Amino acid sequence: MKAFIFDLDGVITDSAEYHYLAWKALGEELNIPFDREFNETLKGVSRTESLERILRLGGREHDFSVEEKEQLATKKNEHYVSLISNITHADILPGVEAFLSEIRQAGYKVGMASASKNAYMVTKQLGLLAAFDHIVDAATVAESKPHPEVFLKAAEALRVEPKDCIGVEDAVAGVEAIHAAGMFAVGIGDPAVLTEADVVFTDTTGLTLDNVLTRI
Ligand code: B16
Ligand code: MG
Repeated sequence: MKAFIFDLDGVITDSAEYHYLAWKALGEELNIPFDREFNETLKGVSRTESLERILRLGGREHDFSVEEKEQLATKKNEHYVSLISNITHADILPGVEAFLSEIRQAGYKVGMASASKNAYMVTKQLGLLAAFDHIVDAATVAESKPHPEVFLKAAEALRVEPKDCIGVEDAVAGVEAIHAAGMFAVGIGDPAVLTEADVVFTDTTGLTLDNVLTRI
């Protein structure tokens, strides 16, 4: 193995919670309430596709024009950006910074494959830009996870073969994307949800090089 490629939301920081709150508020405005279980199906999925899924849930997928859908997505994003504006170094999930240092010292390349167009901004606010050799700009990615594109782009930028990469994800769609890219999948979260991952740690404190390498 030569590289680690990380998802951002739910793996490096808990911005997944802020995505949930912002989508939930929009959903309630549209009379489409949803719970955390449905929210699992939005994790790792692009902004546009997330909105489509919410509208489908409420049977409202034909109620809005393309322009209106763009406005709804923008509204959610403005809410999300306001929620994350206070994110600091203290919001890095436990064990993540130590793990990033450990793998850097051990000579692994380190990439980020986030579906978020806010990934660079969030990473900068966390003070972690220097920990990554490459962050894929989600704006340049055409296909949403579970499509492997974002992970393949990260591997290419790191000049590492996909089979030599370990992907780390908290989302079902993300784990699928890692496997579709031909990489080893580390899941962070509930093993009953992330059933397809090659190894699952219930939270980020399980991330140590030893813990990962002994399971490959
Ligand atoms: P944005 P990840 C994903 O980030 C989130 O999990 C997902 O909930 C969100 O809709 C998507 O980014 C797009 O984010 O609206 O900021 O462009 O988990 O792939 O790091
Ligand atoms: Mg995620």
